[in-house]
Amino acid sequence: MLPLAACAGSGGGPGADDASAPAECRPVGADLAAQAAAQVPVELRDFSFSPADLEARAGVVTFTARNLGRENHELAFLPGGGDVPVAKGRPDEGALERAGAFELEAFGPGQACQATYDLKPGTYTLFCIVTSSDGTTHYDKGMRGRLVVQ
Ligand SMILES: [Cu+2]
Repeated sequence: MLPLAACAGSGGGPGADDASAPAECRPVGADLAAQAAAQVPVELRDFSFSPADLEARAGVVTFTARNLGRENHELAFLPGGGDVPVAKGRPDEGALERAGAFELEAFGPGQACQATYDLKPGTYTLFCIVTSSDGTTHYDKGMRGRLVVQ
């Protein structure tokens, strides 16, 4: 499981969540990409996914995410759908991990990044919990969506 805490940084420590420091694309599942039966484009904006509702068939799917915003953005998935769990007003990383959440880590404006997963049928919440300089997560600013896998 990828640590969600690393979503906005490249090595942790102070400033790891600083959305003003551009992060580099770190592709996911490149070894699976050749098996992908579908390509799903998605745009990451300040602060939304476009489209916000995605569909895919079960199996190996490659998402190509483009960051068209001015902040770092991630593409994270919560199996089962529903809201991102919160503890003490912050996204609950432990609960996300227990729920099997997975992600394409945050990357900077102007970049495109690919993530390939072998998806099971179900509904997934799409979310980005990068924190803006005002202390609000992108999720709370409306950066959320839904993926239905059939
Ligand atoms: Cu974001």
